Amino acid sequence: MHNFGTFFLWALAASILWQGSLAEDPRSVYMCFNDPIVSSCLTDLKPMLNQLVKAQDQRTRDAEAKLDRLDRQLQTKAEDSQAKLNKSLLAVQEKLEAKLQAVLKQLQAVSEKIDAAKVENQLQPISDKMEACQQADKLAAVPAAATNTIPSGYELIGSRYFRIVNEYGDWDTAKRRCREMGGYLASFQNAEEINAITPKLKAYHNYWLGINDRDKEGHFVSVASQKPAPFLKWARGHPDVTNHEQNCVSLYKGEMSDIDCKTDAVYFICQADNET
Ligand SMILES: [Ca+2]
Repeated sequence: MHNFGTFFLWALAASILWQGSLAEDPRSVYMCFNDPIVSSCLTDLKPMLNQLVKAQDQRTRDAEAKLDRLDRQLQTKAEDSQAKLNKSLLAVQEKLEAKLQAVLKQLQAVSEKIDAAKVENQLQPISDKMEACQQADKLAAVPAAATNTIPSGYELIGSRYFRIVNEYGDWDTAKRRCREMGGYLASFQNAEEINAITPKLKAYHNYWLGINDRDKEGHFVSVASQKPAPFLKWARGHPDVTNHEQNCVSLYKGEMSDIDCKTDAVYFICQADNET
């Protein structure tokens, strides 16, 4: 409605101006507006024209406000879409990184396996040779007569053959059992032999040795050689030569004690030879 009115009024004004020979002579415009009829018409139309201009301004403002709202909505939607896209991209990136790490881990494991296998293969011949040399050295240190008569069940510990027997018995039982096993209740030549055998013994257990002072107090003899025991390493408080019931020697945590020979919760150690 407003549009139609605006059009009509402007058309009327244009027609009047045109009829006033505006096209033929610019001075006619001034003359036209000085025309009493036209001037009166324009005076009458002025409030209506102002009203129309105001209405048009309001529509413009409304349209601008609407455009602003649409712009904000679009911006909000664009931001939401961007956030969703970023989230999706991040999830994809994390998945890819996890897969990449897994693949790298597998590659690393394979690489280590290959390297370890290669090194092991290269070192194996050297290791075999070294072991053969060590075994030869040990055998060379053992008297030939002894190596020829090693009963079964004995192992080379240090430079001699011993058998560790984890069964309980008193000292005389242990002595008899060693003879049944082809050897003798053991004694040691030096500290190195004790150090070599100690890691093979059960912790917190006593082991009978083939040493006693039954015949003469304080005179400790090897039952294998019937000679004085060549090496004694006493624990604190031993030997107790005042107690005549403590005549048999045991080994506990690498040290020797003289205890009652009838003590029967004691393991024992045999040796293959009777030279010590
Ligand atoms: Ca004694």
